Amino acid sequence: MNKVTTLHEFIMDRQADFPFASGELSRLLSDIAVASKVVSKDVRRAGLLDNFLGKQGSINIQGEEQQKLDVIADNQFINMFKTGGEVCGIASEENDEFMPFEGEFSQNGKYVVLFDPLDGSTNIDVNVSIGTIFSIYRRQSKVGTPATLEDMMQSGAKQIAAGYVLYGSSTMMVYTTGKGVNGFTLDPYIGEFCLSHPDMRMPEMGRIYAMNEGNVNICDPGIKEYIESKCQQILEGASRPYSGRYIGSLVADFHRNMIKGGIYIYPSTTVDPEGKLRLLYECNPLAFIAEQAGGLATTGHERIMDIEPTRLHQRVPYFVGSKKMVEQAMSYLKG
Ligand code: P6P
Repeated sequence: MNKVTTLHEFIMDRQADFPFASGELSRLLSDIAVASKVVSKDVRRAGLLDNFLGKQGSINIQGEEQQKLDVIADNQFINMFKTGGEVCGIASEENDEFMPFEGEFSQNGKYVVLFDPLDGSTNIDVNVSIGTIFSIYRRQSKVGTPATLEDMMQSGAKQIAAGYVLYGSSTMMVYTTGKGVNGFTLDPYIGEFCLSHPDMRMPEMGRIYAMNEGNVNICDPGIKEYIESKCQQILEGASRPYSGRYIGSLVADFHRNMIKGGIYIYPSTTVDPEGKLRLLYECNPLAFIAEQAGGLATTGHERIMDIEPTRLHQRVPYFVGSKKMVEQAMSYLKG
């Protein structure tokens, strides 16, 4: 029987990857895992608890109706970061402004975390997979002072670590620190994330495309051409066309593509000219993971992780997945 490696053991074993690391990042990753276990418990019982399903009755800065679990998950992660001592401030999809933590304990933290606490939360009430996405940066401001907006507004190329938690048929945490990608499955019987997907690689090519095709006539006509001529044809050597799979939950679509190969497209449209997905806490972290696993993440025209952010909740068009599929789709764009 193979030895079970828990996430905590894995993080400790890999701590040596970080020269001069004194364990702060290890503790921060462990803190994220603990918060994720609590959120997973809440997600899996949401239908049984009065205040867990449905709308919160408030609109976030995105102009989206907050779900009750959005706020519950957001608070869970914020409290974990606030009390952990490694994080001096955060930015979250659910909070209008970034949040510098008060007090010397937090202001000595070396890192900032940007996250989407519960992506795809409109799927909660219909019991479809949802996820948490996080991005970790080293602070730019002086240790011992309040976190600044500049700490949050760094290009994706400066991420120290990034990951996601998928609350799916099982709960998985997948992350990278720039030394490859590893996936951990939560064993509810022992309450531990255990290594289940070591050294994850995204297949260079796939046969699955994920896009809300309701947008296909209000975006770059090259995308429709790509879908019709590459995805919806029986190509040479194939017995059938590609499969369209769109869950409406980015983390779930992204994770499937990590395992099976595929492309996820959320382009600029006449309704959302900048695209829908947020650069800092959705596109960048998944781009880091995609590239670390051999995949690609672009706006259709430029590498996601090269973008210098201009706004905290900035949106960008998003093409992410198997390298050859993203390159192929980009070649059809008319600009
Ligand atoms: P649409 C969820 O709100 C999300 O941010 C992603 O998880 C998902 O892929 C996308 O938006 C769904 O958007 O416009 O297709 O409903």
